[in-house]
Formats: sequence, C-alpha cells, structure tokens
Amino acid sequence: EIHKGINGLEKVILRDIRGSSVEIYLYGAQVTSWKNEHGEELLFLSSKSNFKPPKPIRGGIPICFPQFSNLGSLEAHGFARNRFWVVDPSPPPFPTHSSNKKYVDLLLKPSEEDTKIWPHSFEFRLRVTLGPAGDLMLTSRIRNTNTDGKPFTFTFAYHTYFSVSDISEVRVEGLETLDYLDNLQNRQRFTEQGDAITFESEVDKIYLSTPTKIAILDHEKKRTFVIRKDGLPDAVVWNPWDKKAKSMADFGDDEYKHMLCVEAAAVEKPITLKPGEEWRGRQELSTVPSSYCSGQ
Ligand code: TA6
Repeated sequence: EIHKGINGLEKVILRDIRGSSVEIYLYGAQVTSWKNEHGEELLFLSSKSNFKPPKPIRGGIPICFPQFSNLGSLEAHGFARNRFWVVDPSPPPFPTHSSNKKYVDLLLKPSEEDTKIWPHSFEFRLRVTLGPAGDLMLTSRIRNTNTDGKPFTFTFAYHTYFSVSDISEVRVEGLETLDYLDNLQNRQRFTEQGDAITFESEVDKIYLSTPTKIAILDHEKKRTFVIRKDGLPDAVVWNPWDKKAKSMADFGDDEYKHMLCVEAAAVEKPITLKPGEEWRGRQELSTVPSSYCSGQ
C-alpha cells in the first residue's frame, strides 16, 4: 500500500506476519528502512538526509544507474535515484516467485529531459521482496528499448548503507586477497591482504571480481549481514570517516561510526545491451547471529 512519507513523498511499506518490514520511497525507488522481526532497523539512514528532490536520500539503498560514481559524464551515481518511479502496472511474469513473499514492482522509464543527457530508451524494473525469513531481495531488470538499433552501456550499484553498532568493531569477510581500485589513490589497483577487512580510517575501494557471498560482522550486536549477489561482480566498500563526514551537509558528523556501505556493483566491466536485450542484477540481504570476537 502507498503511504505519505517524509515531506509528503510517497512510499510503499511491505510487512510480513512475523513483524519484519521494508519501506521504499517512489523517489529513487530507494529502500530507506529494513526492520527485522524485533523491529530493529538494519539499514543506516542519515538523520540529516534531505528527502527533498532533486537531492538524493542519504542512506538506505540508493540505486546507482546508468553510471556508478563519476565514471562518465552524468551526475554522480547517475539519475535513477533522483527520479520518481511508478508502481509497475504490468510486471512481466517473474520466474521462481512463490506467493508467500511480500513484494512491490517499481518502474522507471526515461523522460524527454533524461534522453537529452542520456540518449537512450530503457525500461528499468525493480522488484523489492521481503522474504519469509525477513530477508530483503532487490532484483533489477534493465531492458534496452532503443528503436534506433543502438546498444547502450552502463555501470550499476546497489549503494547499500548498513547500520552497524561501531565501525571500529566491524569486519568484512569475503574480500580477502582480491584486487581493488582505491578511490583515495587515483583509483590505482592494489591487492587486499589476506585477512578480514577492519576499519580505522576513510575507505573507498572498488573490489573486483568478488564472490557471490560477502559477510559484514557487527561485534557488539553479535550479528552478521550476509550479501548474496548475482550479475554484480564487484563490491564497493565505503566509509567517509570523520573529516569527509563533516564535509557532507546531509550526514551527521558522528554518523560514520554507525554505518558501512558495501555495494554490490558492476563497475570494472560496464554492461552493454543491444536493443531488446535485458540485464538482471540481484542482491539478497539477510542477517545471521554471529559469535565472532573482534581480533580473531
Ligand atoms: O560508494 C562510494 C562513493 O562513490 C564514494 O566515493 C562517495 O562519493 C559515496 O559514493 C557517496 O556518494 P554520494 O553521491 O551519494 O554522496
């Protein structure tokens, strides 16, 4: 059902019988809340977020399309997150979808204005699903609907902001020994060392050819987020830390301590679609109790 959210912006709420819930704003098709059955908020949303178009909402899961970051001539992270999506009136049949899941289908097509900055026709369908175990799944289906025979190329990310108790007691597992591009060092390529990633300063890294599964361990909550992804070979890890946090108007000075972005992405190898072709990119988020002790 559609509700009025902050500043009157419309949002959809998905609830399951066990008490889990997800909220998605039509502005940007942006998930802004994912709560477990105890009503705990699992995503980070800045207390200073604008909720005022055309600025993007700071937190939740921004959709970066058709351009990740400044890798092209469009505004940072493209324009999908700055547009009003609609609830898809006619979703095409979706394979393997059992009826005990709560979901909403959102649709974005470019406006006249959009085709001036990105001269292509597309249909971008996002299905947000709240699974029976409270897991959150996002499936993007992007189709090239150009009638001029032209292919198009894009980069993509689910820019997920996870809520963590204390960034200095968080570990990320699954990215060990992988190569990454370091945004803080002119995107030069480095190789990650051999054990779990921990955080003591600003991090902005694009890990390449990453595994399907990545784990984010929150020590204090004894909780692990698990990301399972498909069609998204890269993973961006970002924490602005104190200095950069202070420079962002829509981000509280201390909020960096309680968030971590781990973003399922397709960046190193941009995706090219011919007219009529469709790309799918999926991420599934879940939480499991974790007994890790920091430093192990
Ligand atoms: O995901 C990493 C990143 O590209 C960082 O470089 C930082 O710019 C972050 O995204 C946030 O970007 P935004 O445009 O949402 O402020």
